[in-house]
Amino acid sequence: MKFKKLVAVLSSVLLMGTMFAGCAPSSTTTAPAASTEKAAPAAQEEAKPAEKPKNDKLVVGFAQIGQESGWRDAETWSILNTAEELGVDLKFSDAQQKQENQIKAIRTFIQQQVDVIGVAPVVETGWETVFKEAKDAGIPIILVDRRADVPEDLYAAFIGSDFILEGQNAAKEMAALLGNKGSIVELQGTVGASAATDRMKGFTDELGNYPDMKILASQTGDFTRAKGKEVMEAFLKAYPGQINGVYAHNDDMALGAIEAIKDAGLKPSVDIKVVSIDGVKGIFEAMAAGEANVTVECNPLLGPQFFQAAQDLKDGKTVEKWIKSDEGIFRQETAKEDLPNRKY
Ligand code: GZL
Repeated sequence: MKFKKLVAVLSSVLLMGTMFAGCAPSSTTTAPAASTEKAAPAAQEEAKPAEKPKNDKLVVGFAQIGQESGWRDAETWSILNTAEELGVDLKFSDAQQKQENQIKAIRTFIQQQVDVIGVAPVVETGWETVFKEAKDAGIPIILVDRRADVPEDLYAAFIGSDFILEGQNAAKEMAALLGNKGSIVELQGTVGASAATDRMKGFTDELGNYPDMKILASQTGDFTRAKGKEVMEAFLKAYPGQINGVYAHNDDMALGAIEAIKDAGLKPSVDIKVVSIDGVKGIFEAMAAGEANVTVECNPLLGPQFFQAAQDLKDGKTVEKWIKSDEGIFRQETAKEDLPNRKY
């Protein structure tokens, strides 16, 4: 099923913070029903919890952030599509970018006694309590595409990119485009998200190697195209004729910034250089049209790695603590030939 259609199906089925179970063709595994016959109460003894049914089918709960960007839609497609291909019993929740909905979903997965829980933490903090509940229930957690600020024993693995390296690479690309001098504005991702924190850190650290380059202003666009455009409009008003480059933590915000630059009568990628992160199809189209300069790839197609790690955990195997995704850097010069090969 095409990922846009799959995501459309998903969003029409999902209400705010509700669950979407049974992506796999087979019927979904529901939480084991409480036993109906009343066991004779053993004198003064705690009733034993219902035995988890022996089930060789992998049962996974995935607490997704939402649908804020093309990158996120591609990741969701990869999770749903891989689950369907592997016949995994997947219970999927879309949190509409609200941490409380992700926490609710994790608690539901625990009640459903899934084998493994995957979560893309919308922000880094606030997870310790619910992750401990999962650990006490014997259910391993896999962090996907964003980190959580918890002790390492509360999650089995992190599957995702090196965001600091992405930020460093973006700064090097911007320096090359500007001849090592100029003023940049920064569109940050969601405040508190590890992808935003680390992309900002990597970019700022690397910029320290270029004394004639500086960040004029930095503000969150929440990883969305609409907010990226809004913030760039404000930057263009506040710093007329002073902005040589825009660095966006994701391509969706860069595409919004490109709209704002054109509305201001300027040429994106010429008057103002455009460097962003993700590698979604839209930025390749913008580069091919001569409106963006560079995208640093951040691979969202994490479904295969995620379900492999989940199956390994179910089989009692150990998994690497950080399963890194490999990524490239793509520039305007090759965008036309790269575009047909892009999978998301
Ligand atoms: C990165 C991911 C980020 C993307 C954005 O792993 O968490 O979230 O870069 C997305 O496009 O919204």
